[in-house]
Amino acid sequence: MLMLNYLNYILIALISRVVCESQKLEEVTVKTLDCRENTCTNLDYPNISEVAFLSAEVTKNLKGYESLILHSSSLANLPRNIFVNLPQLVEFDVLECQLQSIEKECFDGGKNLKRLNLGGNNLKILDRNTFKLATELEELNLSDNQLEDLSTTIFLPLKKLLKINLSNNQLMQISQNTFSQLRSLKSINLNSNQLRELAAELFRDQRKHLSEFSARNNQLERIPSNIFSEVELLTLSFNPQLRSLHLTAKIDELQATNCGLETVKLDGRVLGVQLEDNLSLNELKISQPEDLEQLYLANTNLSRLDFLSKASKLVDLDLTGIENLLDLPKISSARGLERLSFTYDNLTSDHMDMLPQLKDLNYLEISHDKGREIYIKDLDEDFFVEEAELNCGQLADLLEFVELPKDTTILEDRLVGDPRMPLRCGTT
Ligand SMILES: *[C@@H]1O[C@H](CO)[C@@H](O)[C@H](O)[C@H]1NC(C)=O
Ligand SMILES: *[C@@H]1O[C@H](CO)[C@@H](O)[C@H](O)[C@H]1NC(C)=O
Ligand SMILES: *[C@@H]1O[C@H](CO)[C@@H](O)[C@H](O)[C@H]1NC(C)=O
Ligand SMILES: *[C@@H]1O[C@H](CO)[C@@H](O)[C@H](O)[C@H]1NC(C)=O
Ligand SMILES: *[C@@H]1O[C@H](CO)[C@@H](O)[C@H](O)[C@H]1NC(C)=O
Ligand SMILES: CC(=O)N[C@H]1CO[C@H](CO)[C@@H](O)[C@@H]1O
Repeated sequence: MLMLNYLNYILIALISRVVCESQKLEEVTVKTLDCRENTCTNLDYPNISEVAFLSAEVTKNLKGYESLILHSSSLANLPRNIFVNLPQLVEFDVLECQLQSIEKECFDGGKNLKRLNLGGNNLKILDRNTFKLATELEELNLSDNQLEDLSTTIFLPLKKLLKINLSNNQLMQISQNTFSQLRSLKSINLNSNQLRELAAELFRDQRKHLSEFSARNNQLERIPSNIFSEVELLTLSFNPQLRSLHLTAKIDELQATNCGLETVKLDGRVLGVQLEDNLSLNELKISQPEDLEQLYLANTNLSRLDFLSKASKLVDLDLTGIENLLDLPKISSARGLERLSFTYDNLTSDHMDMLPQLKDLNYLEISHDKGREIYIKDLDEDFFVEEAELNCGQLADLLEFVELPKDTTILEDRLVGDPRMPLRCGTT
């Protein structure tokens, strides 16, 4: 008797589970669409049990557009029938619509859909078949949602995918097969998630042509040394648990600022390296310094930079705020050096003599306990005529990417002896 009851119970539980999974959404036909050109707003379907259905009649004015934008709406489910009515759509943006769920049928008919932007919604769980019918996608933006986990095979149908943006979600892990077989994928953004590690095989199928990978602001503790073989831009900044970094890849630009880095070893050819604001960084090995073009090491704990004597292609070097550095490293082989920044307080002047030999040096920034001095030369003749009153705005244009600190005194070599006061500029 007891046994029978138990069996009955199991049976009932199974039935109700099946019913629950195949539960149909209540279809609600949209009567009017509030659109300005191809941007439609005020769709109000917040009930998770209901899905909006767009009739051919209601979308007829959108037939001439290759992109459709829905925003400022409340859509618990992605509306049905969009691509059946509008098969010409190349881009579809659903922005800040509180979207929670997507049925795979929504992409039925999306034969031209290349760019899908679902940024800034409430997506938490995506069914593994979600993108099964969106096979032409090249760019997928899922940033600013609440995704906690991704099914291993969810992106598998997206064989043409070039770019994926998963930034600002709650991802704790990424399975090593997540990007499997996506051989066109070039750009992956995982910024601002909760990732602790990356599997060594994660980019197995992208090794040859991954151009951008970014996992800024996560909890990464280590990066497998051979995870990349070639990458243009690699961003790992703001991973405070990352103590050591050893990479064998060829990297055009590495950004790993504001981590807890203590040791960094780069065995492949690297062109630009940004490691500033790692206060504990005391060991840096770059095996091919002859290829280095940019090196930013401000606010680190390094004491020796001997490899810089071989860095003959160096263009930018920032050594500001390295208290352990007793002298400027020998950089006289860097004949093309254009920008140099360092802190003077702790340096002996033995190697200062090389500065005049650096003929291309046009930006020199020297910090000391009283402030900073910036020396600029080789300015554009057209711009810097004798009588010109240089103002801070023009200077900012000139320095492009350099952000002027507060109360910076600027001296220009042509103006030495000029009765005018040195210029004071800076961000406020
Ligand atoms: C949500 O939609 C379902 C199906 O149409 C309906 O039964 C239910 O009452 C709705 N809930 C609310 C809160 O409106
Ligand atoms: C992705 O979505 C986010 C959030 O809406 C937005 O800020 C970002 O610009 C989008 N990126 C692209 C390439 O559309
Ligand atoms: C990804 O989304 C973030 C956050 O919205 C945005 O800042 C970034 O530009 C996007 N990146 C790409 C490559 O789309
Ligand atoms: C910096 O290095 C010195 C040794 O050179 C060490 O004593 C000190 O603790 C280091 N500082 C940090 C913040 O790691
Ligand atoms: C280096 O600079 C720091 C901070 O400015 C100072 O406390 C320290 O005494 C200096 N060390 C030497 C050897 O001058
Ligand atoms: C572990 C460690 O020293 N982390 C530091 C890296 O640099 C940033 C910015 O300077 C500091 O905030 C961290 O404490």
